[in-house]
Formats: sequence, C-alpha cells, structure tokens
Amino acid sequence: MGKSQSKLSSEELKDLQQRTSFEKKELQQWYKGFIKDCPSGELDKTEFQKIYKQFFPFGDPSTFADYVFNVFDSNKNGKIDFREFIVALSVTSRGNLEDKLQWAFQLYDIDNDQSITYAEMLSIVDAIYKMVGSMVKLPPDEDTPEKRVAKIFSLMDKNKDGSLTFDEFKEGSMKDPTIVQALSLYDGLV
Ligand SMILES: [Ca+2]
Ligand SMILES: [Ca+2]
Ligand SMILES: [Ca+2]
Repeated sequence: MGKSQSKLSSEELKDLQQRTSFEKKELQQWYKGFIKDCPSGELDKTEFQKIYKQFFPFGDPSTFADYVFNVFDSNKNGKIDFREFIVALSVTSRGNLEDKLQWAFQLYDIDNDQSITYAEMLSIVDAIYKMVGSMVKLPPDEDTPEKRVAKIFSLMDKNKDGSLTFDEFKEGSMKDPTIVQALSLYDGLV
C-alpha cells in the first residue's frame, strides 16, 4: 500500500474481502478509522504502543505491544500498513480456533523457529503481567509470571523437553482455555 489514500480502491477491497472475514462496508469503515488515526497509512511501534496505553493506563503495555506489533508486521519492515492490520484483526477477532491458536503461537514463538521455549513464554507472560498491572487479582499459584509459565509448561510440554511444538501448544490450549482467552486481551484493542 505504501502511500495513504482517502479510500480503498475497488481492487484492494475485493482482495481484502477474500483475505479477511470482513464485509465491504466494514473494511471501508476500518480503513477510514485507520487513516484518521494514522494519516501516513502506516503505524510504527511508538504509535502502536500509544493505542495500548489508552487501554491499559495503569500498567505498562509497551513491551507487550512490541511483541504484538511484530506479529502484525508480517513483512517485518517495522511498520504496520492497513492490509497487515486488517488481516491480523480478522484472525484475532473472527478467526476459527485453529487460526487463533496459530496466531497466538506466533506471538509466543518470538524467534520464529516453530517452537516456544520456556524463556520465550516467560517474556510474553511477563509483558502481559506488566501491562495488566495490579488490575487483575490472580490465584496464588499464578501470581508471578514464573509460576504461570511453570503451570502452562507442566500442562502443555508433554515430552518434557522444555519447549512447545504447535501440536503441544494446541492440545494444551484445548485443555486450558485461558490461553486462548488471553487472546481476547488484545481482541478489542485495535
Ligand atoms: Ca509491515
Ligand atoms: Ca522459538
Ligand atoms: Ca515439548
């Protein structure tokens, strides 16, 4: 996309209708809002963090926002354009469970090597805890990121090798739906 236009072209609209679960009208509305908030047509990390700060004024969402940014930025050029934005939004808000799990897996798999290590999951969970701050009361066995990750790994890491494949992640998420619910943390955010 690159340069911003006031409206989506009909080819872009058609293409996005195929790639997302949004209707033409919804796409036009999202585009309008996107360009209004972001006249350059591309979001950078700082702008993305700002969006999160509106929703989590009492915590520090900047680290988590950066991790989410990296998943949205599918061509890894350091900017989120409308296409990347709306495709990610479609998956996180309207995707089926498998799509959502794939998306969450990408988020946790920071170095993108198709497995989630304990350290990777700890980085994300730590960022979520910082974002949410003290707004949420956590059970005693999950009141630190370390405890939470240890719990997740004891549930998901079937072969006990200290990392999670997508299959392990998927199977475990079916058993512990809070993992997928964690997705809704950023569902309504963007
Ligand atoms: Ca990009
Ligand atoms: Ca990894
Ligand atoms: Ca494993």
